[in-house]
Amino acid sequence: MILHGYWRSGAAYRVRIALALKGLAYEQVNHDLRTGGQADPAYAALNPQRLVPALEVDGVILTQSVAILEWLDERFPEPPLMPDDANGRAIVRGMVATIATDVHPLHNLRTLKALRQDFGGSDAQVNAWMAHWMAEGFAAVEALIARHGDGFAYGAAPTLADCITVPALYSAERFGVDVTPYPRLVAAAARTAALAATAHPGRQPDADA
Ligand SMILES: N[C@@H](CCC(=O)N[C@@H](CS)C(=O)NCC(=O)O)C(=O)O
Repeated sequence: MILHGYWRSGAAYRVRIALALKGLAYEQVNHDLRTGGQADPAYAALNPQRLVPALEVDGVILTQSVAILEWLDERFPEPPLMPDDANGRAIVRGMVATIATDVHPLHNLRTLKALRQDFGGSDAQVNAWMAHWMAEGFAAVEALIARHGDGFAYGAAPTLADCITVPALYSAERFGVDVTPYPRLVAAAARTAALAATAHPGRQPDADA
């Protein structure tokens, strides 16, 4: 498997966490988002959306981190990253969507670039924008963890929800967003991050020194 990513990409970090939790070996090809590597024609030919990550498997290109996470869990079922009942799976998918669908696109690189360049947003405005949407999503996930968590976001073992929340908190820390109102989220993510320590952005081959 070849993971196309970038060390600081939250979406690529999600996939690295699942790969680490499942103990799977893979190669990395990294695309520096700071210099527009995601729009390089060779990569754009693989992923027409020009976003990382993408996973190359036996000549097939998988895109969209959540689709890749689901594929990994189907293809490599141990340890499972989804509950074994339909209700549990729907709850986990709900947590995943809260962050991956409703928060992350609002602070993706291209969104922030548009806010700054097309709408004249200042750094302070852009930071307030990010903090606002992160806080909305984190508060909702905190409430869901209070309902369903038992050490991890859902139950007593990591699920796809934890693969999503760890990078979300990494982004929050990077952008100086206060996460103290979400102690359950922070604790569950810390447990998962410790289990998947090799996935951390700072440990990737393309990470800044
Ligand atoms: N929904 C996509 C989001 C992917 C995404 O937004 N990737 C970011 C890095 S975290 C990216 O490539 N940004 C480049 C850009 O905005 O131009 C997924 O989950 O894979």
